[in-house]
Amino acid sequence: MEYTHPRLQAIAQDYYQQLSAAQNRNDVENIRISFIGRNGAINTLMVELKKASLEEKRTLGPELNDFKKQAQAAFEKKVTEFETAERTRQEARSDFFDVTAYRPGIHRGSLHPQTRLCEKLENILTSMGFELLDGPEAETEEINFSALNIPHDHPARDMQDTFWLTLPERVMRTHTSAVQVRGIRSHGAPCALASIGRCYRSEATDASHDFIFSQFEALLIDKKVSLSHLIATIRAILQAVFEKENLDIRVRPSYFPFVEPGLEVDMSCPFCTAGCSVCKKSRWIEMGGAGLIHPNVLRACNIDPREFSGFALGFGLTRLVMLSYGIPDIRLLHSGKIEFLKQF
Ligand code: FA5
Repeated sequence: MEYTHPRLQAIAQDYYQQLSAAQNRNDVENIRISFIGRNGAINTLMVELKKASLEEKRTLGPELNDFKKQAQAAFEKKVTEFETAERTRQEARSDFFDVTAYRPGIHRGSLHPQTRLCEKLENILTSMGFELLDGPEAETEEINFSALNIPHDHPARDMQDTFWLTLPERVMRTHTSAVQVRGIRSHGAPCALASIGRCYRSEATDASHDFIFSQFEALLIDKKVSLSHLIATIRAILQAVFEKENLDIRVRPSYFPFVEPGLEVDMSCPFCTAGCSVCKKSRWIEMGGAGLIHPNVLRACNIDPREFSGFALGFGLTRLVMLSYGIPDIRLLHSGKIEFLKQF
């Protein structure tokens, strides 16, 4: 609006010029204060107006009011403009995702060493003609003990400290030999079966013993199966696991109620020829038990021991993993420690 009063005209011109040149919300506020604020140019002019003539008051009064109204509206419009621009900037910032700004290091996942060995062993056992079986980890007392020729009250039950379940007559299986029973009962004779799985024993833990560990078991039932078959099979399995043809085994008499004769099997140390820390300078490493299946077990699985014989072997898989990967403490295997797992 054109104002008739030259000073008001100059103030108005100056105000709109400054307002349009304002850079931010603060500038706008300062301009408002200096023009239409309490001590601003317009109020100063109003004070002076008191001394003006009646004629002057009549024209300038409405013009001043009009300017104040227009100036306030222009101020608010400018503030809204800045606020909208700021909001748009913020929204744009939050929508924007700079894919180049942060590049986390890439850590590839890898198979757990036990899984790797398990897969290798599965291939070895199946390529030798064994059929792989699974069995429940919460096993019946009958299968884990009685059918394996370990009757109630027999002191052999104390050879393996057992986790007894509150379920009737159920235990956490103490060895994969339990799968032997299930396998022989379901397949009959002849059969060549193997099983890999977790076992549980209520034992104090140390670097080579845990309360959860894995074993693998293999058995063959046929006519005229002998100790020679057993020993040759064990040697072939271990040679394939460690990929060493000159690996040898030795057997010592031992007692397991489900085999007769029972053997303790040692493997020549795959890491040395003259004794090292792994074999504790003995050049032999204990692997597990084996033997010819006891006639009572065959009978408990409905097989006539006069017609068939068989061998069984049961080794610590966890022990093989430790040896294969140079793991010094069994408890690391399911510690879940990322620093440990990242090594494989
Ligand atoms: C048995 O469990 C027999 N069932 C093996 C067997 C099968 C004998 C078939 C005859 C015929 P033993 O309790 O010794 O046997 O266990 C075999 C292997 O499992 C041991 O040599 C060891 O390598 C592993 N093992 C046993 N207890 C633990 C444990 N607490 N922690 C880690 N490994 C274990």
